[in-house]
Amino acid sequence: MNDYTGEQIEVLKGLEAVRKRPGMYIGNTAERGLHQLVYEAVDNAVDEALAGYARRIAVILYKDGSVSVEDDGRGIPVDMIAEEKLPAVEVVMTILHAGAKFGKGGYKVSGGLHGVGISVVNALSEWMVTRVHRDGWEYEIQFERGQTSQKLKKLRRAEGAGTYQWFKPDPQVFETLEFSWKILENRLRELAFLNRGLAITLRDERPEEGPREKAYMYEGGIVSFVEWLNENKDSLTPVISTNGERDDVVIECAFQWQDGYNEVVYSYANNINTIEGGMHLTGFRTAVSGKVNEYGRKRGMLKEADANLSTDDCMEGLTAIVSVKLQEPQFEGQTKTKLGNAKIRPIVYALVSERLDFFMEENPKFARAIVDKCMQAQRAREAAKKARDLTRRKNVLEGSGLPGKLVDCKMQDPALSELFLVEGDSAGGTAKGGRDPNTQAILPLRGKILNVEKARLDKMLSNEEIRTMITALGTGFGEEFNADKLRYHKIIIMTDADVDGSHIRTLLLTFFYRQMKQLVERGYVYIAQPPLYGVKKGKKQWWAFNEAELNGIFDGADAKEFTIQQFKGLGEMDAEQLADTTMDPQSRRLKQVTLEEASEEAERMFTTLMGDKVEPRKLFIQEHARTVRNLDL
Ligand code: 0RA
Repeated sequence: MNDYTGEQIEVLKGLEAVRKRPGMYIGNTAERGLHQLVYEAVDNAVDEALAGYARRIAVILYKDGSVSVEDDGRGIPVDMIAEEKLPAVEVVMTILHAGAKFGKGGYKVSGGLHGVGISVVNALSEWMVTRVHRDGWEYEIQFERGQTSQKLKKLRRAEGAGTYQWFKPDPQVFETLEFSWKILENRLRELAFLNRGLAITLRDERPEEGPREKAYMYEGGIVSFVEWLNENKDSLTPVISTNGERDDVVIECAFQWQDGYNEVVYSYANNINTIEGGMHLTGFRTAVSGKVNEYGRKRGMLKEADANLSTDDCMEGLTAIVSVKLQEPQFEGQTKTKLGNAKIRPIVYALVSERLDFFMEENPKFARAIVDKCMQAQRAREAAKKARDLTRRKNVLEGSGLPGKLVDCKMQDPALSELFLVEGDSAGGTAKGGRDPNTQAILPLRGKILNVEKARLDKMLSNEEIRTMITALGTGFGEEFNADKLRYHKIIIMTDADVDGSHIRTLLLTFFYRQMKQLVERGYVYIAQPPLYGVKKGKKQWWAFNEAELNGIFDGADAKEFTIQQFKGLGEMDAEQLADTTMDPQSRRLKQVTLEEASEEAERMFTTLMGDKVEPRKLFIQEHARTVRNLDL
């Protein structure tokens, strides 16, 4: 212990804190936390790009589970810091919060939701190697679980400048160690859109068939982002964009109306997706609705007796990106993704108002189309309200208020209650026989529900199946939707394992994604996994959920000795079998529906699969037909 200096003890204490409670620093130690490590390293590189030094970022996934993030910025400084008696790079890598202290003044704005600093990544890595190119040299320093294992040394003479961070997440810390291409791609693509001209590459060296690499660089920035989101939609206007800087706040907005009914608005503060919105989003929405109403009045499209168009009416079919970069963002709300800085609102408001005003004056044809669309949205909303009131009155007349088709459970506590959405009355009957009546409710759905991707609120509410479902869920709908009123915290979609079943499942997912997205975000939506095969030999019974499991059951024995039953429909199982394989919490498998890591991807996927345009759907099917399994032909 005598060899330890005060600084080294501080380092050890800091690392210990991170390794003891990783969740405090990176959220969790599951898939999400694992990817947070990469984000942290990438955010550092993006900061260097925002400061005007780095132009390229390369992320590489290696076969051994390690990952590297390289940038061509100035390189982390390597000179001695007198106070710590350590090279700057070692301080940044080993001392908690040193990055922030160090970077302050250096960077105008800084990204990173947790902004925990690269030392946290180091502490949670089995090993980490940092290489810096600076002053004509390549330097290297190495760490093990956050502690310096090889002091900074000059490797060789080298041109240029930049930083290379290479680390292997620690198996002692993380429950999962497998990086997801999809998750990383989604975030890196988003960063490339949000930082115009920044070139980001993602390379995966893990696949047996050879490395896979993709590059993301958008000269159009967030205008390209909107174009990408609307790629498979018919647009009503061109992309309208504006940017400005005031009081050291950089603001960029791009938006475009399309002929669909969904609002697709993403807001960001310092490259962080502000899922809960905040001041920038409020400024944007108020400006859009203000200008659309003003134009409608001025041109006499809205008559004196007409009510103002609501903000939601003006947002129907709008795809928008609102991105602000500021020095001291205040993140509020449940998930710390709501921008609280009040001064941002009037700045965004003024910028967007001015731009939209100019656009509408210059383009009367587009302006009229916008107002027209918003007025249609208003009419649909009023019709929906009438339909809702009517349903409510009818429910009151009928007594319980719950639909007759619903076989409810006894339990009143939503946290312990499950609702099975089942395809068809016959499967509904089987499910009723196999359920636990205390906690499991059954709602049989007759045939195909309406494709809500192509329908407005009023039309949805005139659809019997949808009305029944809304009533059973208890959440209300549209403007009245309240996720806290949900009567079941597990909504389980249980359809046949055939093409019709897949279609119904997709229609239901479209409904939840488009109309009750919060339920998906909160993790309340699940997909039941019925087995594909039942296998018997004598008195023994097995279930197989895929081909591999089926072969596993044979275990080398002759398959002819077994009786194999292939299940296409839920109706082919009896109540006991269905309970055993698909419903009983002890033995079933459920897939939880999630989207937080890939929300833009999900947005585009629903448009492709369920939207008006046929061509993108055809392309998608052609591209993926090869990989389809278990198609019943
Ligand atoms: C502070 C000062 C300087 C560079 C950096 C931080 C820096 C940090 C990271 C992290 C990843 N990549 C990075 N690139 C740069 C440089 C100060 C100077 O050269 O004057």
